[in-house]
Amino acid sequence: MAKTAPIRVQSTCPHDCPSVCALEVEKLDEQTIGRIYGAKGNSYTSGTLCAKVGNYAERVHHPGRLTKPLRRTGSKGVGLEAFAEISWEEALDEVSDRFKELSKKYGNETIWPHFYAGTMGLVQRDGIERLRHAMGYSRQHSTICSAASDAGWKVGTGVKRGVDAREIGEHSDVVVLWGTNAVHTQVNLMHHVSQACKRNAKLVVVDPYRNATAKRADLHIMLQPGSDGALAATLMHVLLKEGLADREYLAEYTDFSVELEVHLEGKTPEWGEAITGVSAATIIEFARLIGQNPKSYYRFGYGFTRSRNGAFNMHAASCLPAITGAWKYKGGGALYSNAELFKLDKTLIVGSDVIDRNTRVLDQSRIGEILSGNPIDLQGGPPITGLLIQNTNPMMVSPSSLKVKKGFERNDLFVCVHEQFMTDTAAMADIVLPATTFLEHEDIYIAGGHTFLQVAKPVIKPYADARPNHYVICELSKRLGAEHPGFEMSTWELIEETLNRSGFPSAEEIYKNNWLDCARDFEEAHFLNGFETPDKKFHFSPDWSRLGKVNTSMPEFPDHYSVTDKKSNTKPYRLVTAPARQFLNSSFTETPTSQRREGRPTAKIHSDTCESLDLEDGGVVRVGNDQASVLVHVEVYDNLQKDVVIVESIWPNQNFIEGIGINSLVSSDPGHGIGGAVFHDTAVWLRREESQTA
Ligand SMILES: Nc1nc2c(c(=O)[nH]1)N[C@H]1C(S)=C(S)[C@@H](COP(=O)(O)OP(=O)(O)OC[C@H]3O[C@@H](n4cnc5c(=O)[nH]c(N)nc54)[C@H](O)[C@@H]3O)O[C@H]1N2
Ligand SMILES: Nc1nc2c(c(=O)[nH]1)N[C@H]1C(S)=C(S)[C@@H](COP(=O)(O)OP(=O)(O)OC[C@H]3O[C@@H](n4cnc5c(=O)[nH]c(N)nc54)[C@H](O)[C@@H]3O)O[C@H]1N2
Ligand SMILES: [Mo]
Repeated sequence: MAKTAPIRVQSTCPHDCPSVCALEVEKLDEQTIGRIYGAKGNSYTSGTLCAKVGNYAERVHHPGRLTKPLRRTGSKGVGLEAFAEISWEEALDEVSDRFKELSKKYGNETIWPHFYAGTMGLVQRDGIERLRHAMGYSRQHSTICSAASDAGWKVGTGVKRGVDAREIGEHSDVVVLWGTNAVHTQVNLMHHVSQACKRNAKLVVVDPYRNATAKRADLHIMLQPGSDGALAATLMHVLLKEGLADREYLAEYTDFSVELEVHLEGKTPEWGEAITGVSAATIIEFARLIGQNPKSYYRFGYGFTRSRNGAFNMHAASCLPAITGAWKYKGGGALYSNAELFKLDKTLIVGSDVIDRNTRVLDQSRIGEILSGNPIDLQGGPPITGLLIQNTNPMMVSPSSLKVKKGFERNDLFVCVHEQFMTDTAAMADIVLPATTFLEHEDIYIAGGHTFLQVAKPVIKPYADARPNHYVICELSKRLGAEHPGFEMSTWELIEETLNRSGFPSAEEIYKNNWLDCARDFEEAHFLNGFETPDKKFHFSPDWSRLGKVNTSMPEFPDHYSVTDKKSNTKPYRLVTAPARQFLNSSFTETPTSQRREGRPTAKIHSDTCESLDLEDGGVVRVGNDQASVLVHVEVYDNLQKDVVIVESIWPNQNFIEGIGINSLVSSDPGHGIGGAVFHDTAVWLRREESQTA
């Protein structure tokens, strides 16, 4: 008898990624899935899906999934054997009793609900904010990912949206992927890029190393990390000088001024070459390509904003489609993120109606300093003595990870972690709660990379005793006495009411139609009705103070803003910790296929550098700075500048030879502007290590 194919159930990928893929999940029975596919019917996902999510059965059915609430009975950092199983009632009671005790002693700001985007589902990700606000716990400035890039983009355009990426395939003549390794981090974008390349569109990649995306480029701009502002200013210089700027567009849609033009006169290709390390001729070639092809589409990523000058550089790069008037054309313009396209009223989910603006706001990326009691970070408030963590793994992903570890080791710190796995962070907790995956709970999703709103229902039953984030937040609210209508609603009711308040169709209707396309019309999407700044113009000379906290030393016009961690005689190399293909931040580091395909952590180093330091492929190098040193295997890699080192990330700390991970080297200095972690902005030294071999 012919075997029938398993049924496929629609869902949405919840992981922290611009693609937010529409999925088809093979359902084998009530508990089990088979393979996952990208939905063919979705015109952005287009049936493309990354390998790690295709193999999701390995993650959701992983033997390491947490099954029961746990109380730590042994030492911190050991893992499962240091914990004993308890009931949900006991666990939730203990967390709320301890939080009440600590609040009584220090005030409510002593508790820090710490979260990020382990799931991008709005209910399961952001519900922790409602508990925070209803209780007056310490607030969080989310700086680990998009603070710098948001600031740099919005200061020019006024709003976090851009041109629909589906225009690329049919209409763009040039595609510029700037500081995004799309093959690793948002592979479906490459489907649209390939369509364009079939029509002979040219692909330009701006990245310090020839990564998987740059390998596909017609022109790879292999610049020094942190030099994007200089590159953008030089390109503008050439465009103006060669008559390739769109003067009419500049006059109508921007604040372009004589002063800016005079400023750019000095940004010659030779000036640019000295800073970026890219030859003047190559910069001119790039300028001519975008100047002679106004249907140029810029996809700006996050990578180049993870520097002290990252926000500034994002703004500088975002000036290019304005100089050439690319915004005017179908297939022209730019996208950084569409997150503000959707305009959902999230009040019920995040409890924004009960925020006490007097409570302090802690910088997420400075968790090491905060837990160590740095008075500046604590802003005159009490120490953090209670942490509730969902959706993030700060022991692995945060800057200055040795400081973070020291903070978690404090004996007077009470930590509850709600997780799917015994992560490095969960291993430091007092109470661990088992969490469902997206296949086991409901949620609603918007996207950065496309225009679809999606609603998802569970595909399978919750694993063992795992429960969703919404359950934990509501149960704690009861015990802590937090009040808000959102605590009284089911996940589905929250989704329904959020959609209702935002003027969208019902959740059932959106689910029935698989998704809702929220794309704006051509004029709106291309800002031809004006940008969303106060005077509706694009700003070359932006008012950074509109974003709140300002750094007054920020130059007025696009330029090289020289505030990065500079090379010196003692630290002559620049380290970039770019994402690995088979992992997603710290997620998927547990799945066997991802581990096998990644192999082991390596430092990509130029062969001339290897020769001068007597390093060999497969040998071992010590990479260090004033914070730490990390021992890692050498990978000879010629496609980068000689003073640049790449360690693709984020490998678990224990996978490094001495158990010290790459984020030990990353500074927790905030990026200039409104902050932002500086993962790709680190000066280091390299040393051959005699005692270790491959
Ligand atoms: N496979 C995989 N996918 C992911 C992730 C992952 O870890 N792995 N992470 C997810 C998350 S949370 C995010 S935010 C996105 C991020 O995805 P992206 O937008 O792609 O950003 P990054 O991954 O930080 O960096 C991308 C590229 O920026 C380059 N870069 C570093 N410094 C500079 C610089 O100064 N100038 C320029 N021009 N380029 C620079 C790096 O070399 C790297 O190739 O990806 C998501 N998708
Ligand atoms: N060196 C270096 N470090 C980096 C970066 C880099 O490029 N280089 N990138 C940075 C960036 S861009 C980001 S965004 C951060 C991200 O860092 P994290 O926020 O830690 O990101 P993830 O590893 O995606 O997810 C964290 C955890 O959420 C859990 N999780 C997933 N879904 C759920 C759920 O429904 N409920 C609960 N309770 N838990 C869930 C997962 O099991 C996972 O352990 O890392 C940053 N760190
Ligand atoms: Mo991120």
